[in-house]
Order: sequence, then structure tokens, then C-alpha cells
Amino acid sequence: MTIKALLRTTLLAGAAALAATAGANAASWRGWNIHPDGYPNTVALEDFAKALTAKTDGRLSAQVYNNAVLGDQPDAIDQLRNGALDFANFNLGPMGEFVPSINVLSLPFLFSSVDQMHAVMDGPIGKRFSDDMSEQGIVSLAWFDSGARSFYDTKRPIEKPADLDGLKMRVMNNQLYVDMVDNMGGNATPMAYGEVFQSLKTGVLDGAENNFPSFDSSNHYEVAKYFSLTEHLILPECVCISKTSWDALSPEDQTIVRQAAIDAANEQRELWAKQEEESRKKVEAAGVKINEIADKGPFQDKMKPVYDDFLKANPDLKSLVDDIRSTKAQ
Ligand code: GTR
Repeated sequence: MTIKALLRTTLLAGAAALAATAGANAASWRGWNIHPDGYPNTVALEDFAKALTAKTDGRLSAQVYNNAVLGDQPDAIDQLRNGALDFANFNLGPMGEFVPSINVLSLPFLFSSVDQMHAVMDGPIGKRFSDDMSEQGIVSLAWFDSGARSFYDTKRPIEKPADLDGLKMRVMNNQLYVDMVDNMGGNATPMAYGEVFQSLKTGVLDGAENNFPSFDSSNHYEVAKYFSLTEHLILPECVCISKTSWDALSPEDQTIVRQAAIDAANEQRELWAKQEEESRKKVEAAGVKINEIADKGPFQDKMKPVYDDFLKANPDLKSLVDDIRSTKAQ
């Protein structure tokens, strides 16, 4: 063997050994996602996972599991906190059960617009929320858009709170949503997202509440033909990492992961804006009657006891509510 050939063989063997070591030490991250293929959050989260794998030279590989196959949202939040899951896109609604200050975001009609929500979440208040989440084992790196949530049902348009009388409405897992619907006059039913379609079909539920993209992708629009634009909740979502997985990263890899999450959020917000329009058009074409609500005042008035009870139980969060309310939209 020539010196050159020997050198090449030695180099190749060395590279293979290195690759094997990297492979053995590479972390394989599992990511939770509630949405199906093609949904804006799914596309952005999958690109986030690809970026981690590509930009860390294989020190990290990541895979997203869609359609909540790894468990319901509250269960997944628990799994992320104890390190059974590495990353996820969560709605901050169910997060309030784990991080008390986050519950402020679930006070109905808190934000005046989606733009105001972004101004809050992208500024110092958003930073406070991520610090509070971090204390509970959840590292939030960026915020996704989730539009505004409105009621839809199988029975009638909801124009005033009295129209909710007697309607069994699904809510996400959070006592504040039960209080919200009950105070408006409906019957709140907390239920996992994946069970809602069947329950609407069989009449176990009369309705639910969500944004246009989820109303579309969950196929709820096939059964619930009245969509009433109450826009009672504007909930941000997070790109969240388990603190256990985060702490195991080198500072260099933390920077890569943080940047990939910010890129994913920028991508998601663009896709989201398009999807909201497309989904609205699609459900209308499928026969859904969209009901604009000129005056949301009567719905907002019914929320006074919800705010009073919440602030009585959490007096320390009053200033946070005030600070959010006085933040100007971007
Ligand atoms: C969607 C949200 C999901 C989940 C779902 C639900 O809009 O993106 O994370 O919270 O609503 O209603 O359970």
C-alpha cells in the first residue's frame, strides 16, 4: 500500500469511528403535535425538526408525531415536564392548569386584537411568561399564532348569550372555560380535541369553539353548520422544549435550537394568515353560515363574575391583566 492509500484508509476509518461516536451520543428528540399533515403548525414544526437535525451536524435528530398520537394535550404537557417528550407545540389554554400566571391569557376578551396579543407576547410580558413556564420544566422558545376562537354549533346562530342556553359546548381542559361558557348560559363540557367530531355527530355535544383552521382541519364544519364570530379567546401557542432536554444541550446547540424555533414561528405566522382565509372560504362553500356579531358587549358583560372570581383567587395577577390591557398593538 502506498503512503497515500494508507493515509486515506486511516482517515476513512477515523471518520467512521467519529461518526459512530456521534451516532451513539446523538440525542433523538420526540415532538408532540395535535394537528394533521399540512396544517400551518405541523409544517412549521416539521421544518423546526429538520433544521435541528441539519444544523447540529447530527448531534441532535428530531421527529414530530402528529395528530396527538402521543397523548392528549394536558397529558403531553405532563410528559414534556417529566422529560418523556422533548418538544411540542402547545396552546397556552391548557397550560394555565400548570402555570398560574399563564391563566391570565385564558380570561375571555382579554386582548383587543391578534396584533395586540403579538405585541404582548413578543415583549417583556411574553418573557415573563416563558420564565414562569421554565420554573415548571417547560422552556418556551417562540410563540405561534392561533387567531381568535369563536363558537360553532349544530343548532342555531349565536347572536346573544341567550342563544347559548342549554347548548352542550365542548371546551378545552381549563376551569376558566367552564366558567366562561356556564356564565354565558351554555353547558360547558371539557373534552379532548380528538373526541369532539364524533360527539358532535352523535349529539353528545351541540357545539364547540375554535379558530377557522381547526374548525376546518378537524372536520367539525361537516356537522356544525353555524359559526358565530364571538372571538372570545385569542390564545397564543408555544414552541416548547422539555427543560430536561434543553439542559442537556451545549450552549452552542441551545443557540441553534432557539434560532430554529424563531424561524419556525415566523414561518407559522405567515402560513397561518393564509390558512385562516382559505379555511373560512372552504367552510362557507361547504354550507356553514358565518354569523358576524356587531356588538360583543352582552357577551363581555357576562364575563364580569369570571374576572372577579379569578382576581379574587389570584390578586397578585391583577397588575399583569392591567399591563396586558394597556399594551398597544404593533
Ligand atoms: C387548536 C389548537 C390546539 C388545541 C385545539 C383544541 O386551535 O391549535 O392546540 O388546543 O385547538 O381545541 O383542543
